[in-house]
Amino acid sequence: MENADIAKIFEDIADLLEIKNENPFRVRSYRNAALIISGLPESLRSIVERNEQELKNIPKVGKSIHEKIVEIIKTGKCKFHDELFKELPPGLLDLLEVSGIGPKKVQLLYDKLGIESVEELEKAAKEGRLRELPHMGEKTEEKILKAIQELKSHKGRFRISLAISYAEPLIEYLKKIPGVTEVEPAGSLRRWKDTIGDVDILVTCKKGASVMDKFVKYPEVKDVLSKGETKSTVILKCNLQVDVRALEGKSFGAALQYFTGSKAHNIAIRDRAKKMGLKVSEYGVFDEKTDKRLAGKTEEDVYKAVGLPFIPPELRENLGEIEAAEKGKLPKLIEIQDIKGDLHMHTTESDGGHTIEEMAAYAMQKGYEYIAITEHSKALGITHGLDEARVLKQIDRIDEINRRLKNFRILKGIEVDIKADGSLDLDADVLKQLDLVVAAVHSKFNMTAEEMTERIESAMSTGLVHIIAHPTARIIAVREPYPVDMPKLMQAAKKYGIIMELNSYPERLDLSDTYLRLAKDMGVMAAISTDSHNRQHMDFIRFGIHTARRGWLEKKDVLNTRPLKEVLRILKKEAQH
Ligand code: DGT
Ligand code: CA
Ligand code: CA
Repeated sequence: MENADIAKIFEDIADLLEIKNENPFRVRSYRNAALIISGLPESLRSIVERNEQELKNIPKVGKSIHEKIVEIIKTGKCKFHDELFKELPPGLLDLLEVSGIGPKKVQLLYDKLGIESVEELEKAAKEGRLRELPHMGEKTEEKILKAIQELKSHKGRFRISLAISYAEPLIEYLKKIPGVTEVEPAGSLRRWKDTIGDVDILVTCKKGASVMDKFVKYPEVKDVLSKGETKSTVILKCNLQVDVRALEGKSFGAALQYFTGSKAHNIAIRDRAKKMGLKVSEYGVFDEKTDKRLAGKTEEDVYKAVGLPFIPPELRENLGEIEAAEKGKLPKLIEIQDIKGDLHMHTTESDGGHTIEEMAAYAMQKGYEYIAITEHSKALGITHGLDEARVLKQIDRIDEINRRLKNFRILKGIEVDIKADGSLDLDADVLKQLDLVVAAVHSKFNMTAEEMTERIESAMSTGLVHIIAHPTARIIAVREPYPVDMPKLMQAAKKYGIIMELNSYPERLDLSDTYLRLAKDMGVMAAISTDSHNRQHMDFIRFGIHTARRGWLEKKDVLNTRPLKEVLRILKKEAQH
C-alpha cells in the first residue's frame, strides 16, 4: 500500500459520504486527509513500521483517520470504507468522474432513474430520459454526453504525480538489480506531460534476460503482458502499465531519444535526417549509403549528427522546437533553482495544515527569499475563509513575525474569491492594505465562455488584483476547464498588468502548457506557485517548473524568479492601473 492508494481510499470515503448526504465537515476531513497524504514525502508504511505515534505529527489528520491508516497498512483493508461501499452500487463513484455530476445529482439519478453506472447514464441521456428530472433538460443531456466523451478520452491515463509515485520505487528496485548500470524513464514521463498513458523505462545492463526476470517479479506487478529479453510489459496492481526495455550502453542515447518521443517529434527528426542522407533509429544514427554508425552513445550526439543542438525533453512535441533549434533560437528554459519564492499558500488560519511560522521556516530551508500567505476569503465558508476583520488581524500578525525575520519576507496576501458578478469578495480598502492580491473563481463554473471571460476581466479591471490563480479551474482527469476565451483574457491581463498563475498542484497544473505559451507570446507574465496547504506541498514546485518548461517559459517570464525588491516594485506598479 503506497500513500497514493491510501489517499484514494479516503477520497472514496469522502465521495460515498457525500452521496449519502452526510455532514459536510466530516466529508471535508476525509478529503483533507487524502490531499495531505498524497503530498507526504515519506511513505506512511515506513512511518507506521518505525513508530505509529509519529502519525500524530501529520497535520489535520485526526485520531479516527490515524486508526484507519494503521488498519489499512496492517490489514490492507479499511472496514469503514468496505461497509460504505457495500451500501451503495459500486458504479456510483464512477458517475462522479463525469464532469458536472456531483454527489447530489448522483443521488437523484440513482433514486429516480435507477442509474448506477456511466454506461447507464450515457444510455439515459441518449434516450432523452434525463429531462424528466428537476433542473435537467435537453441541454443538460448534451452536456453530460460531451462530458462522458471527455471522460472516456482520459480513461486509463494517470496524473503525472501519481505515475511518478509508482514509477520512482520501481526505478529504485531496477537500479538494485546486479549488472544494471543505468535506469532512465523515457516517454511522456520524461517529457513531463500532465497525464501519462504508460510508463516507459530504459535499462542498460550486461545481460538483458536476468533484468527481465527480476522486473516481472517486482512485488507490485499484477499481470505480465509480455516478457522478452529486450522488452517486457507489465500491469502494476494500481493498473498502471509499465514498459521496460533493456539495451547496451553504446546505443543508450539513441534509445533514450527514440523512446522519449513524442512520436510527432521523432517523425520530424527522421524526415530531417533523411534529407541529410541519414537514418535515425533506436540503435543510432547511420549513414544511409554506407550504413556507418555516426552516433548513439548520448542524446547530444544524436541531435548533433542531425545538425541540431540538444532539445530539452519537455519541448519535444513537434510544436516548433526543431525549427527553433535549427535557428539557434531555443528558449533558455526556466530551472527549479531560478525560483526565489512562492506566492500562493494557505495556513491553519483557513484550510492549511501548518502555521505561518512553519510555512516560512520551510521556505527558508528551501533557500527562498520570500513567500506570500494567501488565505481564502469569506465566500469559501467551508475553508474557514477570512472576512475583513480577520484579514486586518493577519496583517498585524505577519508584520509582527516579519520583524523577527532576517533576510526573508512574508508578503501579506489573500486568495480573494471572484464572485459570479465579477466583484471581489472583500472590501477594496482592506485589499489595498495587502502586498499581494491573488484572485480566483471557485464557484458557478457553468457560465458561458462570454460570461466567464467578462467575470474575470471585470475582476482584473478593479485595479486591486495582481494575480489570477488557477485561471481555468481544471482538475486533471476530473473536471474540465470552465469555458473561457483565453486569448481575450490574456489581452485583458496585458492591458491591466495582471500576472497569470501556473498553479503547481499536480491535480491542477493550471495554466496548462499550451496556455502558458500563449501567455508568453502575448507578453503576459506568469507566477509559478504551489497553492500549498501544508509545508511539504511547496515541493510541488517541480511539477510547475516542468509544466512551465513545456510552455517554453524562461526565467524572465516568471515573476517569482525575481528578487524580493523587484517583485515588490512590479506588484506596486501593476496595481496602479
Ligand atoms: P503516453 O504513454 O500515451 O503518455 O505517451 P508516450 O509518448 O509515452 O507514448 P508511448 O508510450 O506510446 O511511446 C513511448 C515513446 O516511444 C514515444 O513517445 C515515441 C516512441 N514511439 C512509440 N511508438 C512509436 C512509433 O510508432 N514511431 C516512432 N517514431 N516513435 C514511437
Ligand atoms: Ca508512455
Ligand atoms: Ca509505452
